[in-house]
Amino acid sequence: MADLKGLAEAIINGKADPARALTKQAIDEKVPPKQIIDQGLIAGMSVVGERFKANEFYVPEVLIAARAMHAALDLLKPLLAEGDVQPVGRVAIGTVKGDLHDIGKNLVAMMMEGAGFEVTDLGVDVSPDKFVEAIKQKKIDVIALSALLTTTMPAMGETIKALNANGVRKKVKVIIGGAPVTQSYADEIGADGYAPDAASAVDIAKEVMAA
Ligand code: B1M
Repeated sequence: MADLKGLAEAIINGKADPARALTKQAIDEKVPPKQIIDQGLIAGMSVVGERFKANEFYVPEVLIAARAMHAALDLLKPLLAEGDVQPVGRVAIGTVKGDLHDIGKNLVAMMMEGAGFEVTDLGVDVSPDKFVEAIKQKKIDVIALSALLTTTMPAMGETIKALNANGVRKKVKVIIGGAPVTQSYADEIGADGYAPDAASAVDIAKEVMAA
């Protein structure tokens, strides 16, 4: 019988092979992909997020859990494309122009995927124009901006200005984060939300979408 609790546990413990095997078993037993994602992948990654917030898990544990989650997700992706499973939301994420730090941004992207978001990762050193282009080309609900340098934080404000100038600001919510970033900076540049860490980014993305 499909063991979705076991799948969640395998993800929490970063065990990619069992995660893949349990996902395959659930697929073979015709468990709906959405149920596998909700009760296996998202359930597991939620616990990972909570433990990360509580400083019980550190970056390596999160990366290993995300690898196990991806092993399962790879088997499910073709089925999601065939069916009508809708993501929780669509996020385009990037580290802003001039900034090459991507470890935190990648963690945020992984937590978002683990929570059921469809993530478009635009990479590092992403110009405001690239964010504008992403919104024009794809359905995007949330733009997530990362900056690790005090010197690149202003690029977050410039990105929001570019969204306004190109008439796409109202189509999306903008959330920001990164070590030097604060809630007051988010308020100052007109972002919709600020997240201090990867797990909170998931909560904030859901909050701003619901607002
Ligand atoms: Co750089 N670097 N670095 N660096 N680097 C820092 C950030 C620095 C604090 C080091 C220091 O001086 N103590 C300093 C910044 C000082 C400042 O601006 N005040 C600094 C500097 C100066 C530089 C260079 C300028 C150095 C030089 O060349 N002279 C240069 C800049 C290059 C550039 O970007 N143009 C540079 C280069 C590099 C490396 C390439 C060597 C490397 C990056 C490798 C990579 O990312 N692939 C690097 C690294 C590794 C660091 C430190 C050591 C670690 C950063 C990191 O990955 N942390 C960092 C010092 C430190 O923090 N101890 C430092 C772990 C990561 C999980 O945390 O990214 O904060 P973080 O992400 C968190 C949260 O912030 C949040 O969630 C994540 C997980 O909880 N979060 C978001 C992040 N993005 C989010 C987006 C969201 C929400 C939450 O969206 C909504």
